[in-house]
Amino acid sequence: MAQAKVKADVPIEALLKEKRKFPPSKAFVKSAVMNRKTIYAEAQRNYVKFWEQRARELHWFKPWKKALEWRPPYAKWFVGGKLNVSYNCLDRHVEGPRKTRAALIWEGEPGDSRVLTYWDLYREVNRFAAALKRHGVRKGDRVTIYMPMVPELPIAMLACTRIGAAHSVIFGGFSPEAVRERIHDAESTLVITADGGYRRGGTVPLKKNTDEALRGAPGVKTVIVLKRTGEPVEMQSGRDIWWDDFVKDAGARCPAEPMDSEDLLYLLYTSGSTGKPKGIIHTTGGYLTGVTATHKWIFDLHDDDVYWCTADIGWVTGHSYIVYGPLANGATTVMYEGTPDYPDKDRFWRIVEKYGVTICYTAPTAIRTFMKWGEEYPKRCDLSSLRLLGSVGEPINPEAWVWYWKVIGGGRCPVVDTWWQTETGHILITPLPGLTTLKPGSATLPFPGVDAEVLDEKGNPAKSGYLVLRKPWPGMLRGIWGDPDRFVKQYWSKYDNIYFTGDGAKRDEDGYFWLLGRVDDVMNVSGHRVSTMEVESALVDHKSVAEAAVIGKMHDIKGQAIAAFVTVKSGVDGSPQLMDELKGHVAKKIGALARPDDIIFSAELPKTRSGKIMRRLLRDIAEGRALGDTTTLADPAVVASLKSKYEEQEA
Ligand code: 7RM
Repeated sequence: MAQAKVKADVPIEALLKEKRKFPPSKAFVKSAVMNRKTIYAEAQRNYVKFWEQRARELHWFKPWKKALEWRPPYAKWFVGGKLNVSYNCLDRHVEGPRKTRAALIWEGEPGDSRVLTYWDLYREVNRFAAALKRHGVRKGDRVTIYMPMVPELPIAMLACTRIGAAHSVIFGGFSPEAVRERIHDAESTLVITADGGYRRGGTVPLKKNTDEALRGAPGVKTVIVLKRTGEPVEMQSGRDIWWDDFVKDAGARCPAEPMDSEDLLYLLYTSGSTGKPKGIIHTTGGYLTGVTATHKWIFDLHDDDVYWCTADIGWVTGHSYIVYGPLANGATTVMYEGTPDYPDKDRFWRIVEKYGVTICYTAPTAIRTFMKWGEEYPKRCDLSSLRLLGSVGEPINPEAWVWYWKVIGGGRCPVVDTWWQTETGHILITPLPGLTTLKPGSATLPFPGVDAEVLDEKGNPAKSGYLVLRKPWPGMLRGIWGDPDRFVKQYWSKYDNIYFTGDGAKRDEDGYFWLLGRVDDVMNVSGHRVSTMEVESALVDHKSVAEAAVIGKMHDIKGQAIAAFVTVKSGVDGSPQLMDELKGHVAKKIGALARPDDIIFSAELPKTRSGKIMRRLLRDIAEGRALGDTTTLADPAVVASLKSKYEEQEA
């Protein structure tokens, strides 16, 4: 990974020439949650004290003894403190005026809808937590959740946190094999799923997938199944139980377990630069402090806001900014089950209008899709309730930023471009909308108390290089589940005691950060992380494939699309049928999100004399550029023939 170079060909020059600036309006500044200019300097003087002040906004059963214990690469925050996440998200709100406020506004894809007040959510979580506890789930156990975007998903998560069990939520789009791998790695004995979920007018067979995943996972003793679609499923007696039966005789109350600040809160699997997904470890006190503070300040959360994050809870964005941040802040959070084009391409804007959404947080890939669909869809709806917009998941190109600002935000709403990772737990580089002058395409500046920097290969601050974090922050990952060596190697080996993000970045004359994308073997497809090696191992797993090299190539909507260069075994014909079969094979092994757009059959792959595949050249080919330096190739003729083959195929 150390060899990876920041992409020099990204149109960053165009970005840096992007001179439009958007200072906050006077009216916005006046009522902003955070409008104190001195906050950055204050936090910088003593970042530990700064985070302590944020942590005091939460409810602690027992105060911490020490705010930070930093033994690189391991940090402990709020050492000795005791708290409970579900208590902070529910109990303290039902004890006050928020009791009957809408906590969750949920919209199902078919058009059904539910509104749960804080009191409703509190009751549901208590009962499910009591049922889990009665069933024998203990503090520290890992519970796997593989569900559609329905209220029972956050209910299950909060119930786990209530009794001190850790959840491992798996995105509903993952394949049975991917689910099996994650269950196995986390050593879960209990899985929560549903018969299915709705998506783009069809259904996703989650229970069927679970059954398939559990073949070869004998450790799982219990499967709780929520009825959502009503389609027939097989229930294995002694193992499977319907959600309603599971909670039927459970107690109405289940006290929130006082957890140590550093107790495990959840695992979330994400792709790294090898084939095996990493179980990112998040703990309790620091994580909740980080998500709560960032959610409140960055989204300028007021009591009358209706906040909608369009992500799936299966990704970290959903964990931190649909569930934990908003609920800890006592906000009203909107959750939508389906896709933006069902039944028509105006669905998101219908939802904004229907619920009077004031804050909308989505991804650049979605914004570019809306741009392509055209203004007619948002124009059908009244979007005047919106007052703040957010973006996350990948770099947002200035054109998409300005479109979002103008067409969706009506030129009134600040756009906050927020940079962070599964590993960071919460947003780290971002505007504060009451303070920051926005520049389209830039995530602007580190959140107060966050020490981000761009370093060159040698570790010196640079205008262009690798994005790093020099000081610990409360929501940082505490490791990779079961693999401490990989944790050190992945994040802490490039520079001494400095966290390496794996992203390239530039700084401009105002010190603003411009993110350039990954510098390792991780692709970012529609804001989802997929590793090149994961896809390669899925390909070589197919009986016809001898070797495969996978790259992310630039794509107008998805940011990156997957292209696979494949060498077939001798006697096998690289036919169009095989191409389709291989795409299907990858989708089956990992999930549809990893299905390659292009498969290019090649007798050989471009390799160095030491046998390393030169992905840089494959990217040049796939993106139609002149080939870069080919002098280290073992056989330069290979790329030339590949290039002409690729061009032929594209034509
Ligand atoms: C929240 C999330 C993390 C990777 C990260 C970046 C990219 C995310 C932005 C961004 C530019 C942004 N977690 N990324 N946000 N790049 N600007 N505002 O996406 O673990 O799934 O992905 O996503 O490369 O390292 S993630």
